[in-house]
Amino acid sequence: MTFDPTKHSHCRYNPLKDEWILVSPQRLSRPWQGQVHDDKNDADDDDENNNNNQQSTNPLCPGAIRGKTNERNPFYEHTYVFDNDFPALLSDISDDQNDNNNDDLFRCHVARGVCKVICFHPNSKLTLPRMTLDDITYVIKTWIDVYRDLANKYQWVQIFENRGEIMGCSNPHPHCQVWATDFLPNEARIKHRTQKDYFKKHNGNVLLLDYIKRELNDFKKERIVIDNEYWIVIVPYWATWPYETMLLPKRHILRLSDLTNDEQIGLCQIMKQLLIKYDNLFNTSFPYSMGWHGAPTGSFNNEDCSHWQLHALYYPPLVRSATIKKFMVGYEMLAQAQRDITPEYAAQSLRNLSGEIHYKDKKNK
Ligand code: H2U
Repeated sequence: MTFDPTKHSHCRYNPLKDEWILVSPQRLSRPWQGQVHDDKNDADDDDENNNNNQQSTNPLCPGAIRGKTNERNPFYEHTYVFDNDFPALLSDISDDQNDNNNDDLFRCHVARGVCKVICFHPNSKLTLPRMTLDDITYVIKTWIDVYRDLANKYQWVQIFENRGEIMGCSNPHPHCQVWATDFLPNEARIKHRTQKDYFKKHNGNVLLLDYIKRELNDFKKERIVIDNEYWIVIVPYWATWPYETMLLPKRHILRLSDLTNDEQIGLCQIMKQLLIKYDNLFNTSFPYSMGWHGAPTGSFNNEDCSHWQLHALYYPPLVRSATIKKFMVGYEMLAQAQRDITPEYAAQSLRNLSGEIHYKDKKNK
């Protein structure tokens, strides 16, 4: 058999994370009766009464009282930021005496940080793809404000959104979280190293900028989902999740706080298009975890971090329909990640879908 990557199993290398992924396209010929989802229970719903009921009881809504603190949210009209009432990190631990950072076997360090919640919109039933571009602009501006504020003090500011129950999202109200830490978490630590190594080896070239260049010039754009003047969305060559995408600025940008106004507008547009495509894929409110990675902050603000390129990652779990998710179990837990559909197939499927008209708006016409 002559090796054909569209038909035969192979391993692809992820240079950002220094790890491999097993791709098994031959498994696509497995018999499968794919389902089409009934979307009546989706988070975004046009029913106003339904929405009002939610508003009164949901702690993330305007005017709601949050259980733990009895604090009342303001009647916010766009976004609203508050300190997470159940934070995973504490900011005021001062005692370093039990710190074991030099012990090779029982190593430990104090973890300081803060956790915030950003509500995207007053309406609990409105998800990002169905918001107006104006609404999404508020979200992006709030991301940047919160990021800028925390970046002065903390080494890493992780903005992330869990969308959908299947991703463990505890509340359907459109929101994301921000966890800022006085240390680099694993993903950041590894990407800091891999991008620095590449930068040194390639005489100051930036890994992700070289990657975009090659995707645009060498590969018939087969993994590119969508792009505009400032941004590009790619299913990475090394993608792990079935419909994983990476969203990057085309210009060399280290951090979210460095985006110009025009780049922010371009980001609104491309995010909305991508998220409409995602929802249109299985006619459902497409679940995912997404987040931003850029150069580290805090004391790194004074270091040269030119090897970094800002990027956002979307990790959606669905594989064949609105209810069939990819489980990272078995071989993935014990050996390495594996996927069936190729990144090229995933990119083509997303590319062919409308990024302008959401399936719910089509139905209403
Ligand atoms: P997730 O659904 O992505 O888990 O985010 C909801 C967050 O909102 C969660 O971290 C916080 C939870 O701790 N929260 C509050 O801070 N106060 C509340 O009254 C409800 C939820």
